[in-house]
Amino acid sequence: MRKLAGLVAAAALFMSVSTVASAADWRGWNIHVPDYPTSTSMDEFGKLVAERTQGRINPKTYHSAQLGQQDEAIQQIQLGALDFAVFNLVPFNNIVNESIAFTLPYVFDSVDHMHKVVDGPIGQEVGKAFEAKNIVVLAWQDAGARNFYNSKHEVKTPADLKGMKIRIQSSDMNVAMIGALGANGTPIPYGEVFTALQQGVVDGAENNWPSYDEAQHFQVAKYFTIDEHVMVPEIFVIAKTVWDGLSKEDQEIVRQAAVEASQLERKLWAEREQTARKKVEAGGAIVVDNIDKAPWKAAMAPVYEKYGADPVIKHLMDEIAAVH
Ligand code: BDP
Repeated sequence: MRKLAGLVAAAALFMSVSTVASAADWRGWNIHVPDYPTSTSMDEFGKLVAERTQGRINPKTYHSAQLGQQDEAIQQIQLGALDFAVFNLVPFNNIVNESIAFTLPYVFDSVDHMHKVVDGPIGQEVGKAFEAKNIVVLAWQDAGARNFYNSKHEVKTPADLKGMKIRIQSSDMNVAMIGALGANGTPIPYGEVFTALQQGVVDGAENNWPSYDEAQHFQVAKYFTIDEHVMVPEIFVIAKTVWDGLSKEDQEIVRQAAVEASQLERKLWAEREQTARKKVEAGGAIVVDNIDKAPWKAAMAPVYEKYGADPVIKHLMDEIAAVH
C-alpha cells in the first residue's frame, strides 16, 4: 500500500513537473558552435530564466544552425514557431528598413561608439522598429568589425577587389556596398560559404575574426585584409507572440536575463577576437594590416548617397554621427 502511494505521488509529481515544463519550453535558434560567445550567452540566458521563474519557463538553445539557416529562422521567429534567437543585423536590411543604418560601411568609429549608440535612445528606436515585424529586441551583442578575405591575392585597395565574386548575407545594401567597390556580391547562407569558397563559386567573403576561424574559411581563403568596412551589432530577440503572452513580471525577468547574458557575450567576444586571430594566423592566413582606409571610405560614396536619400535612414545616420 505504501509502495502504491509512493508510486502515485511520484506519478503526480512527474505529471505536474512535465506539464509545467512543456507549457513553457522555449526553443532558441543559434547559428554558432556551442563554445562561441553568442552560444555561451544564450545558454546563460536559459539558465537565468529557468532559475528566476522557478522552472516555469525553460529556454533551450539549439546551436550550430540545427534549426536552419538565418533567413529561415527569422521567418520562424516572426511566426512564433521559434521562441528566441540571436541574429546578425544584416539579414534584416530587406525586412526592417531602420536596421540598415547600423550596417552601413564605416558608420561607427569604434566599438565604444557602437556601444553608445546601440545602448542609448537610437538603439531603442531601431529596436522598436522590429516590433512591426513581430520581433522584440531585448539586448544588443557584439560581432566585431567585418573584413574582406579571398582565395586569390592580397588586397590593399578597393582596386585589388575589382571583379571578384564576394559572398554576402542577403541584403540589397550589401549588394550595393560590394558593387561600389567594383566587385560582385553573391548572397549565400553562412553554412554553405566554406564549400562555395573551396569550389571557386565565389572568390571571397567578409566576416569577423571569430567567424573566419569558426567556419574554417581561412583554410580556403587565406588573404585577409583588416579593412573593417562594417561593425555590425547582433540582436537578442524573442518572438512577439511569446512576449505578449508573458506577465509584466516575467517580461522583466526575461529582458533582464537577456541583458545580463549579452554583457557576458561582449566580454567573451573581446577575448575571442584575440584568440581567433592567433589561431588563423597560425593556420596560414596572410593578414594585410595597416592599410589606408581613405580610398575604401571614398568608394562608399554611392552607398551613402543611395541610403541617405531615405529620410528614415538619413535621420539615423545623423543621430549616430552626433554621438560621441
Ligand atoms: C557571423 C554572424 C552570423 C552570420 C554570419 C554570416 O555572427 O550571424 O550569419 O556572420 O556571415 O559573423 O552569415
